[in-house]
Amino acid sequence: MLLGRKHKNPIKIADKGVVDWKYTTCGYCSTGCSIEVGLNEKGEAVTSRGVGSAAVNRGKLCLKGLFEHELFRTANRGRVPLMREHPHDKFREVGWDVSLTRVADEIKRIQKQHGRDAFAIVSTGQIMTEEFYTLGKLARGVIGTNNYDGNTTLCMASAVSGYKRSFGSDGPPGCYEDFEHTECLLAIGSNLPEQHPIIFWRLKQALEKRKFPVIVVDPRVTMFAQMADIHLPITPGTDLVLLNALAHVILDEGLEDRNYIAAHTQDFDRFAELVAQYDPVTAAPVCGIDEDTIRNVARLYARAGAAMTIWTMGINQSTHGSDGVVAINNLNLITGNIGKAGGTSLSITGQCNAMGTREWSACSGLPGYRSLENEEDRKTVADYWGIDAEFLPPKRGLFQTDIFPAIESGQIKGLWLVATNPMTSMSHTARIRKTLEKLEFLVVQDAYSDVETNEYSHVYLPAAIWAEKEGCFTNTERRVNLTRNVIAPYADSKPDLWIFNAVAKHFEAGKKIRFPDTAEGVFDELRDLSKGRMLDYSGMSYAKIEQQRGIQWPCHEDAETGTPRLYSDGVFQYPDGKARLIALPFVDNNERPDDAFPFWLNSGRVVEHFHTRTRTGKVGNLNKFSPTPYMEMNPDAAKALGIEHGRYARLSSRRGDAVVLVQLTHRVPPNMVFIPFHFHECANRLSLGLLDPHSRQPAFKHCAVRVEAAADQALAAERNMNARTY
Ligand SMILES: Nc1nc2c(c(=O)[nH]1)N[C@H]1C(S)=C(S)[C@@H](COP(=O)(O)OP(=O)(O)OC[C@H]3O[C@@H](n4cnc5c(=O)[nH]c(N)nc54)[C@H](O)[C@@H]3O)O[C@H]1N2
Ligand SMILES: Nc1nc2c(c(=O)[nH]1)N[C@H]1C(S)=C(S)[C@@H](COP(=O)(O)OP(=O)(O)OC[C@H]3O[C@@H](n4cnc5c(=O)[nH]c(N)nc54)[C@H](O)[C@@H]3O)O[C@H]1N2
Ligand code: SF4
Ligand SMILES: [Mo]
Repeated sequence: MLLGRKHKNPIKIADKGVVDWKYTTCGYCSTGCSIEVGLNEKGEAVTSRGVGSAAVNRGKLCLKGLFEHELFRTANRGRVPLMREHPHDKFREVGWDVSLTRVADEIKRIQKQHGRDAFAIVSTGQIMTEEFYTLGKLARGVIGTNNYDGNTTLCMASAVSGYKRSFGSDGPPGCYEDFEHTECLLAIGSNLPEQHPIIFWRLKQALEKRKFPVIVVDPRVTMFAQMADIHLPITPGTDLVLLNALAHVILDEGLEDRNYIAAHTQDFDRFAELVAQYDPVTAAPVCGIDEDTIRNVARLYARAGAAMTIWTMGINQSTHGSDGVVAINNLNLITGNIGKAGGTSLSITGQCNAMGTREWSACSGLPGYRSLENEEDRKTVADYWGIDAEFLPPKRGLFQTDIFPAIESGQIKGLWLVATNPMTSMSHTARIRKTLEKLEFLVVQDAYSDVETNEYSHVYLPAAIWAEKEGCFTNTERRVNLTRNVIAPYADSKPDLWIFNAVAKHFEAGKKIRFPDTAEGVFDELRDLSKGRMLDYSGMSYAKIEQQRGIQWPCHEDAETGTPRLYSDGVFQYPDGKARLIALPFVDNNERPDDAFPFWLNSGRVVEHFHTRTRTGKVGNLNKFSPTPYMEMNPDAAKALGIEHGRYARLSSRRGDAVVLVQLTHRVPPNMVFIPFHFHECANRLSLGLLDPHSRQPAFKHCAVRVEAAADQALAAERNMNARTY
């Protein structure tokens, strides 16, 4: 007889001896989950749990969040500042004063000898908003380099650029709650269940209450594609053709929202003329989706009372990434799906605070969505900081992806990397290695001393991580959330805010300008500078943010709470208040598979790892699920080449080669392989990364490779181990 559940031993949750729970926000992806970290009697972080009252995650966490407390004591955390004359030498442990004096002296020397812009700064999407703002003040107001950008150029730049072109400003208009109202969801180049598991869970919840069609566009049969009603396995790099064809069908069949177009958009005629050329018959062989499916999807979308599109890197990381975003906005403008419940263009953001850097870091402009090109904006910020407006450049400098070539060509001599690891995350890493070797001075500011980029540095500054600090992150739906300080920084590592403030004090100008010591003090400046603007923070305070578990901007001075959607009034950020419909011709300029390199190389992520694995590679319960560089390959393609499951294969491109373990799966088509980019010495040794002309974002997901069985499996295993690092 089978025993019923009640006769089995009840599940016992181990008592971790928690005496205190501390509220904070997850520091991995941009979903913005509220977390409580449990501390034991000794003040050690022993467990994490989701916060039930949080609007975003309602008590849930994904795998990464569940083990986040383990981060504080992971291997190879930076303990003390390190310094050496030359990267060939061994590091010496030094104090903060010695290391920061060297950093400031080198910045001054390089700027004096080669000009202000010869020293570049590249930051991240993974520090607090208050830290971004402070770094921006330091970079623009004190050091005065215009070659200052962030790794968000690898990530969200196309979304930013596309929003600006369509709506006159950056700022995702929608929110997660839109799933509860939509009648049709189009998801392009996003693997939501693995990369944003809690947003996916919100979608599943909405679907359980009310069924609506889910259409997933991805060349792979991802987990998301498997649950979709319709999966469009698009030819890589051709989303623009599909989107133009959808618009073609909508206009051809009179399914557009004429009133909305007339009242809220400009340039319809030119747009209509262009999409007239993209009929489904012509588009089908280019994008690989048959004409009937294109028509069916266009009708489903346009006839839905409210329809929304979400997208992530399958769109952004493309040579037409910015155009892809604009094309999504075009689709939503012609169907009247912006700013309404369930009708939106919602880019799913990547890093925990990629939004915060867009809003406040002054990388691409000035704080508070202000622009360097606008004289009044320069004056406002200069007056607020107490500097001369002439000190600010009238035009933005180099994007991150142009900074490395400028090092190569000798224009840039010094570099400060803050919380980013380009030796693993940039395309064509052999070239990045050479550029880093060419620098007269490299300073790496990272939470881990074993970050690959540190091999080339002169100074290493150990940063405190995540909830060892305090400050805000803005999530995908514009929700400003508070990361409360949970425990003290590890060893002698310091919060990034402290480091930026200390560097400022080494400059004459930095001594004069106000640099508040606390994150909350910095937040007051954000509030001042945001008052009355699109991203108004003035109604927020730390206490209110914590109490409401995050507040969506704009939150005006007297408002009780935030605003779920932008543009609900149909007024856009262009001076005439109208959005732009933009004609987007498709240019096919990718490196495509050919006889010599017959496979598409696609790259992306897996659920248990985050980026370059400096963090998740050291958390046992994450790393054990995916410990080794591997590729997904189609069994039919493998058979023809004599490549077997569980064995090693060598991939080569025109840039380099890599050794991976083979996972045979029908998830990828026969002409494609997919590699998670998390592993050092792997995907980005091969990738090309052609740049989008508007956003300068690399097409990480589109290049060509050759695959062969590794002749010597033992040697291949050894090389594969080396690529693991941890
Ligand atoms: N577990 C985990 N979660 C993360 C991260 C992580 O490292 N690990 N990183 C965070 C960050 S910074 C980001 S940016 C996001 C990224 O989140 P996603 O963009 O969802 O993840 P990716 O795996 O990079 O790419 C998504 C899909 O794009 C598809 N794709 C490739 N080429 C094309 C194409 O031409 N057209 C279309 N339509 N699709 C294409 C790929 O097959 C892949 O399935 O995830 C965030 N969340
Ligand atoms: N082939 C391929 N390449 C890709 C992608 C792809 O899909 N395919 N995706 C691209 C995308 S979308 C992104 S976002 C990039 C990510 O690329 P990176 O930003 O280079 O990757 P991370 O590993 O997140 O690097 C962040 C670093 O910051 C450190 N860190 C974490 N917290 C803190 C902190 O609080 N302070 C400081 N100072 N340091 C901290 C971490 O230890 C880590 O070394 O990769 C890009 N590269
Ligand atoms: S979904 Fe993102 S924010 Fe939420 S717990 Fe997972 S990694 Fe953290
Ligand atoms: Mo990203």
